[in-house]
Amino acid sequence: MYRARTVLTNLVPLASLIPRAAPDRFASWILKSDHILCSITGTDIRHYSSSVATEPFLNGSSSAYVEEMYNAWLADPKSVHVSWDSFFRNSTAGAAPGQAYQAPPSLAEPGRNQLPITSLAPLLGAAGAPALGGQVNEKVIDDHLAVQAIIRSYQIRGHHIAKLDPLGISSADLDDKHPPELLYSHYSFGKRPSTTYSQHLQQKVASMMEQEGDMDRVFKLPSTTFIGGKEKALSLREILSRLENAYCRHIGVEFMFINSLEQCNWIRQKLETPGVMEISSEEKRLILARLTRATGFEAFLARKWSSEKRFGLEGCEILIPAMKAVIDKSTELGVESIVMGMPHRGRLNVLANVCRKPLEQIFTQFAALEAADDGSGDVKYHLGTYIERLNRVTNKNIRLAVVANPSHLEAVDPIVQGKTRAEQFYRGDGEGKKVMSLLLHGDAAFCGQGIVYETFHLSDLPDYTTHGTIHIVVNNQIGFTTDPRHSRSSPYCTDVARVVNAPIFHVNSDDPEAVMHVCKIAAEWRATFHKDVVIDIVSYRRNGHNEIDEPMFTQPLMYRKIKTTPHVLDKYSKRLIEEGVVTTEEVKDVRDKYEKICEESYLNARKETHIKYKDWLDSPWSGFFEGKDPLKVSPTGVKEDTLVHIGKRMSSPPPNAAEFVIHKGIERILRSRMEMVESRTVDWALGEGMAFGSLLKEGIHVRLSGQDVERGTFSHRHHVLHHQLVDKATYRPLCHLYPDQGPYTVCNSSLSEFGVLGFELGYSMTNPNALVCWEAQFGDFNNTAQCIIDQFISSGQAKWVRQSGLVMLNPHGLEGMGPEHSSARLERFLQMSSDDPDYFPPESEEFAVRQLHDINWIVANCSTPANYFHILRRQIALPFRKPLILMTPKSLLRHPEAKSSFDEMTENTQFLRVIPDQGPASQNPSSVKKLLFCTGKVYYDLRKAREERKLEGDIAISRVEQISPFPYDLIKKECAKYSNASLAWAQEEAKNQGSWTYVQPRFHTALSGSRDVRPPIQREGFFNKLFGGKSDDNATSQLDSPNTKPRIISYVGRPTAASPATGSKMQHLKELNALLDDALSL
Ligand SMILES: Cc1ncc(C[n+]2csc(CCOP(=O)(O)OP(=O)(O)O)c2C)c(N)n1
Ligand SMILES: [Mg+2]
Repeated sequence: MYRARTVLTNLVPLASLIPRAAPDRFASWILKSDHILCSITGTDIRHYSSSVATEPFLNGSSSAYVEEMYNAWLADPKSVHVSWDSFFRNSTAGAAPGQAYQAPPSLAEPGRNQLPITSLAPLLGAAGAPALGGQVNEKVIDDHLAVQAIIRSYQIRGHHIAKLDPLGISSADLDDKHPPELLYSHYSFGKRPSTTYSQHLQQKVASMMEQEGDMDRVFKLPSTTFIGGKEKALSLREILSRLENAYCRHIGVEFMFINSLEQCNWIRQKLETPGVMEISSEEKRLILARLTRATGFEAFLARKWSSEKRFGLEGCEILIPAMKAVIDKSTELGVESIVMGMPHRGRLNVLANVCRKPLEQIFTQFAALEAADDGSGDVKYHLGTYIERLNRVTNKNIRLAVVANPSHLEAVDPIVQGKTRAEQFYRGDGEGKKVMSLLLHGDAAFCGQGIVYETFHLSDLPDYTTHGTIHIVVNNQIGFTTDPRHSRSSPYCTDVARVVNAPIFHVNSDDPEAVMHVCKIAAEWRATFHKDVVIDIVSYRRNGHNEIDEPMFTQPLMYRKIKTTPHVLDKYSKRLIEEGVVTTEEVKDVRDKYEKICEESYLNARKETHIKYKDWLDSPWSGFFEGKDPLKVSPTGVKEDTLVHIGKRMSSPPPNAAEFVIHKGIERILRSRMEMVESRTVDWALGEGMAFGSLLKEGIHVRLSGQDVERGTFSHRHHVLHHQLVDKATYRPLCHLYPDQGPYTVCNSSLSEFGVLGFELGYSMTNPNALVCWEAQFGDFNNTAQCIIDQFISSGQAKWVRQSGLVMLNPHGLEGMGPEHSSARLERFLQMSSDDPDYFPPESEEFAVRQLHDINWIVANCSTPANYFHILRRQIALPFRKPLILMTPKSLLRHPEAKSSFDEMTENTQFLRVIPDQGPASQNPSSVKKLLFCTGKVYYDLRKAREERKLEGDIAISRVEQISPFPYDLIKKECAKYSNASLAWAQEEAKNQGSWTYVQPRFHTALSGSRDVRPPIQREGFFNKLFGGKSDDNATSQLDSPNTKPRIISYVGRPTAASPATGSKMQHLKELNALLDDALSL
């Protein structure tokens, strides 16, 4: 009932204009289809106080317009023309009938297709006859307006009654029932008293149509339709038939909500122009050939591996020709590279028949073969690929990448966008003419997953747009076992796309030519307007969710219908045979040929002994690894001149300072920066800026993205200076360091973590020579992007042999701000680190870089600007790429002691994994009683408290700056140095949080005197580990004398807690004091 009401309300403006003549007569002319009849209704919704029926200019057909004007006037009287303002003022003030109206100024010259109606007088037949004297009568105008309204209503609502479901059992818009009040025959038209304006209009239109011969009357076409082609006027019969063809057959298009007349007209033209859907026999044969391959591929897999999950495409095989049509057209229009993201459904088919990945490689995925290279791999329907090949239709080279993805539906969307954006950026493709993204979706996931919305909202942002994405929904009208009516509240599964004004083409999958038509339009739309567009292929799923599932348990009726539904390939073959486009033999021949190709590849695949994960890489970095020593790190220290130059630029107002008015507060900040530069010191922001600037100097692209990153959440960064008097006039000092520097992008993002972090990860995948950073507003918020962290960042390389040097900046630290804004959940990142707590790698010169090479990501918590500077630079200096998870400070941004000297950043300096104590304790280590280890900001609290208690000689404090991979070698050294000291780990986070659970076993390994020397599982392979192979049976070796009693490390800090921090400032201080007391007790 609810849905009926929704439709009813939606249809009111249309319904009010539809004639209410005698039902039988109406039915005879309006349409042959009863769909339309079902959609016609009338409900009166608005009332004007004036008896408008008597107003000379008002007639039945203008009601929608009048209502629109009235609403606009109610909201803001100035928003309508003065004549309307005056009319509504007069009528609401109770002007007598006929007195409210005042003539508007004369109309402008008629435009395209806008002949004066009088010029059509000879064509208008009987109804126009009275007008021949020179004046067209009111009825003729009324009738024309009514026809205009009908045309418009087809354009707006035609999709509701288009025949979109190939099964014919439900409607794509969920409106599968047409309640009686929507049936025209339910009403006795024209007989009600004219109590309201809408009813009055209906009666007027109905009476117009009561005249004999209405269907053959010729009506002038308005400028908002293209159904006439070159003709300016058509008979009503022809108008309706052409509208039916355009909007109510197998294509249903939603576009009239787009707020651009140009774009609406563009779409109307693509759908309404007579003969627009006609295609050549050649094109039909191409569709058939592609459909044959798509169908043949699934059938082949089903035959060879009948009990394997593959999430086949059966029921929507048309997806393959559809994607190819999009690619053909886009290539023709200049696109050279397409980045694709897609879920499980039909993925293997896409790889085989869209990307043309060698079938052997696909088939070997079905065999249980061992991997020939590193990594733990992934299931076959998640793997990515990258192919460069000739498009045979356009004869142009094209690069196709399908981005690897986890099971998490839609999570890959922002990654595809980031990767696309980056590719556009590096190619200098500022308008997206050469690189585009193509995203595939399932119907349930598209409307259910919030990341879809987040991704759409990136689509038009200056630093995130990919200049239009083509979305294709494989709408099989089911999600696993759930029916659409239980999986969404919106009419269509595609409604989310309306937020960005994307046109949406719903199309029946069983009409291949209609599908190809919308694909071509979508590609042209993207090339013309560079905006998103959606193709919703309404189809079905011939099998269960996967090939092993029984769908009859839950969708018995649907599946009974599916069983009797012929395959689209059979239907289309039959149709083309009937049309004489192909012969039966040709159809068979194409099928047999493809079958033969599959068989041959199958035999070749059986000869393979290993699978290679590298065959499935989606982002090859050609040239990056070649000729590089995999264990050599370039220096991260820089010349002092460089620091001075960047520092000065960052401390100076814009070069045109006289005209560019900056804020007084910024002037102060710049002055204090300059003072720091002059005294050869940096604070956090300056250290960061110097890291960025020095990389830019080397030609590295640096990109910093996240919420409010331009200024910095804590108002410390100020990478964009704003003219105080001129809107949008800005200056970015880091963009003006050197004439030949790398490009610097700093961009405030939308308020999204999942979407934006995913985007930046995708961005980082394109080019290893870029420092891509994402900053959380506060570290807490990274958990809304948890899927990106878990499924991509921590595990991406292991699953998909793909590297990323993405940097995550997570403000972290307990500063009395309450449970939120305190913790970036350091413990979770550490828990996902893949280094073995029981394995102390062999000590060597290359200890640190080997560890970095072997780990999945780096987790660090720097306490000095210099170390922050180095670790950022190290991301690029490494000969490989690893994600860097940084806990970043808040209060340290302004802490007078959290400063570094240039001496810590110049040549021959480097990132310090551990910063040892450098005070009195370090001078006389044997007399030190306690060695405290800590990480991050708490160091400054501990140091101050130690100083206050005059314990500098008794207690040494050592900072662990890189927590993971764990600096076993340096920890061992530190502990050995203070051989008589007790050991403690001090942290401000609760005991079950922060670093403790990660560091404790690793301290044990570093201190225990013996170690497990077996290499980590991931490097040896699980089977080797289990069954022997390369692993070393001598599992332990001695680090120290076995007789030495191992030292242990104790914990100092808050007890375990559920919440990251207390909400009470007082309690916070109490806890901090307790922590300091414990830590400094001897
Ligand atoms: C985020 C997420 N939640 C749940 C699942 C489990 N799941 C896998 S497929 C599927 C149904 C998807 O339906 P739809 O998007 O319509 O795609 P279809 O399988 O019908 O092609 C579900 C719920 C998942 N993969 N990802
Ligand atoms: Mg589905």
